[in-house]
Amino acid sequence: MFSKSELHQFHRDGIIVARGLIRGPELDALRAAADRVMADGIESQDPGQHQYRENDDGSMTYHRSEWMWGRDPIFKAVTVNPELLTRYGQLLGHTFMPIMDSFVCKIPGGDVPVPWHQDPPYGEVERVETHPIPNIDADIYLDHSTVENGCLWVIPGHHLVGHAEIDKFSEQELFEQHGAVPIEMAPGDVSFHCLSAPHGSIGNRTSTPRRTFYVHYSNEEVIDQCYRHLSYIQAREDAIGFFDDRAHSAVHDMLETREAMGYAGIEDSEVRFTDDGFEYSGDVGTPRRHWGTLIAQMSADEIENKKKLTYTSDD
Ligand SMILES: O=C(O)CCC(=O)C(=O)O
Repeated sequence: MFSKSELHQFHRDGIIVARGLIRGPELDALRAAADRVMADGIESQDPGQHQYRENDDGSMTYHRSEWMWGRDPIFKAVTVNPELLTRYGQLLGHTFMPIMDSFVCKIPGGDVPVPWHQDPPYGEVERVETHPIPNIDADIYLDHSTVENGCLWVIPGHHLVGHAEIDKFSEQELFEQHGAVPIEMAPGDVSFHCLSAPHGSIGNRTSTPRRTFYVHYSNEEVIDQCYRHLSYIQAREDAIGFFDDRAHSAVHDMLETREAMGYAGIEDSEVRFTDDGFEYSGDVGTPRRHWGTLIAQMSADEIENKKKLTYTSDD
C-alpha cells in the first residue's frame, strides 16, 4: 500500500516507485516469458510480430513488442496482480480497466534510445490541458535498470500542464538542464508514471538486457475524452473492447488465468472488479478528479513556465 505522503509525492512529481511488487515464482515466470519473447524478437526478424530499428547496413535491431497478453498467460496474470491493482487504484481515485500492454526490450548492446516525449495524447500541441482524472502507466521491471543500461529518466512536476514544449530542446539538454532524474529499478519493482510526464531514455550499450512490461490501465472518461481519435487505440478497442462485455470477459479470463497459475487473487485485497472496472475501496486513496483540483491551485505563471520547461520554485 502507498501511504498518504507517498500519494502526495506521486501527484506532485508525476512518478512513484513501488519496490519488489512482483516477487517469487510470479516474477520468475514473467522473466522466463520475457526471455522467450526477446529470443523470438531477435531471431524471427518479423516486423509483423515485433518492432525493430532499421540500421544503416540494412540489419534490424529488435526493441519492442505489443499485445503481450496474447503471447503468454503470465502477462495476463501479472496484469491483475492484486498488489499492483491496489497501488494503481490508490493513485487513480476512479475505476479503471486494462487498455494497452507493451514490452520495451533493450537488448544487450542494442543501443536503441527512446527519445524524450510525453505519452499520447500529450505530444499533441493542441492538448493544452491535462485531464482532471489521473492517467497513469504501470511499468513492471524485469531486469536491473540503471543509468548505464538505459533506465527511464523523468522531468518531475510537469505532468499537470498538458502539452510541454520539449521539442524545443535537444536530447542532451533534456537529460542535463531541466531537472531530469534517473529512475533506477530492480526486477519486480514497478514504477507508475503519468502519461503526461516528460520522459525518455538512452540506448543500452551494456551486456545485460533492460526490459519493461508496460500496462496502461485507464478510467473510461479519460479514454472517451483523450484517446478515441487515435487509430492505434481504435484498433485495440476493435480487437478487445475497453469497457464493454468483451473487455469484462477478458478481465475475467485474466483473473481465472491467475488463479489457475496458483497466484493470489483479488479476493483478499481492497480491490473489487465492478461493472465499471476495477475499484479501490480502501481508506488511503486519491480524491476524485484530483488533478483538476491540483491544476486549479497552480498560478498561470507556473503553468506557462512548466510548459516551457523554464519553471523555478520562485514562480
Ligand atoms: O522504457 C523506456 O525507456 C521508455 C518507454 C516509453 O517511454 C514508451 O514506450 O513510451
